[in-house]
Amino acid sequence: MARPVVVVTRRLPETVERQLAAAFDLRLNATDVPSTAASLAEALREGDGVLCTVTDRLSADVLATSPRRARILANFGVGFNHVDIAAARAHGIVVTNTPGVLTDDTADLAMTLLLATARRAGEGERLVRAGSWSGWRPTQLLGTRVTGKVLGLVGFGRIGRAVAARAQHGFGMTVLAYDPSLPPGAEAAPGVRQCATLEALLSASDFVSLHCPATPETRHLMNAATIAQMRPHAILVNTARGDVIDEAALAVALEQRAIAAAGLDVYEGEPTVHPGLLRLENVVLLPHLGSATAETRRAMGECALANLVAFFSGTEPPNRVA
Ligand code: 8YV
Repeated sequence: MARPVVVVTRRLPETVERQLAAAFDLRLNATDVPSTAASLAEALREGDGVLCTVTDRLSADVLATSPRRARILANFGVGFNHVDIAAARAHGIVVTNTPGVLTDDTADLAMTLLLATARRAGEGERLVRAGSWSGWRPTQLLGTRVTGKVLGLVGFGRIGRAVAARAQHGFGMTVLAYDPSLPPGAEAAPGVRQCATLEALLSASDFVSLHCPATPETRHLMNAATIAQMRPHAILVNTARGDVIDEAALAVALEQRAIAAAGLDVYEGEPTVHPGLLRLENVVLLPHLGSATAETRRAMGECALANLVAFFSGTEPPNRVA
């Protein structure tokens, strides 16, 4: 029997591509050029399945491609806001993701950004590289202490919980959580106080880290009004999705020092970054590195593979989201 055709939209770790090639008739994107609407439509016409990533915008228009051969989109990543899930459901296309395997690395990166912003690591690095460091001074680049401070987590799923554990046990922080999907209660997890409103969390936190999915409800959750609810010395960290922050409003707030700093891994219009952010010193900017370790990218690939294998063998894929 012919093996299912699987189109892979981006280059994956070699070992993952090898495992995929052993299971499927694989069509690889040798050049690793990001997909266009036209190339995604072609992938849906060509493959029985498409292994896609965050750079593929699978809009309602693209998913309406006809004739279409693809019956499954195996997303390489936990977030799937780049896929129009309602349209996928309407067309009977199964969608899977890769939860769990990237939790620790993404939580580590949130802590990286938290520490780098608090301790002004980006500014320090730029100073040294520019050859402008004239030597140690008692008042040079004074940051803010992390240990023992209050961290507010917006979104308390797997990654939010992993950040809480690091903050509590590694840095003695007091952790607050706001997540409307949690059952009401005093504690979101042992020692983690649950806030009933976003404002309650923002106004009590020294650091705020975002860990909610990008949905219509969370779009621009952090905007001029909510950023103004943060404490003036507070720092905002985002490893979730760019859409959760109104970047233009954040740039203004940072420029006016309405909040102290921000650490960002994700952006509204990736790979474009709001120009107002690029010229500020009090923001650390990373290029969407949350899950970027060799171990996790391999695990993500193997998870996507497991979803495809299950689907094509007629069983329920382990990580089905539509
Ligand atoms: C991935 C991510 O690298 O999993 C996610 O949702 O944001 C990243 O860790 C990216 O999605 C790859 O498609």
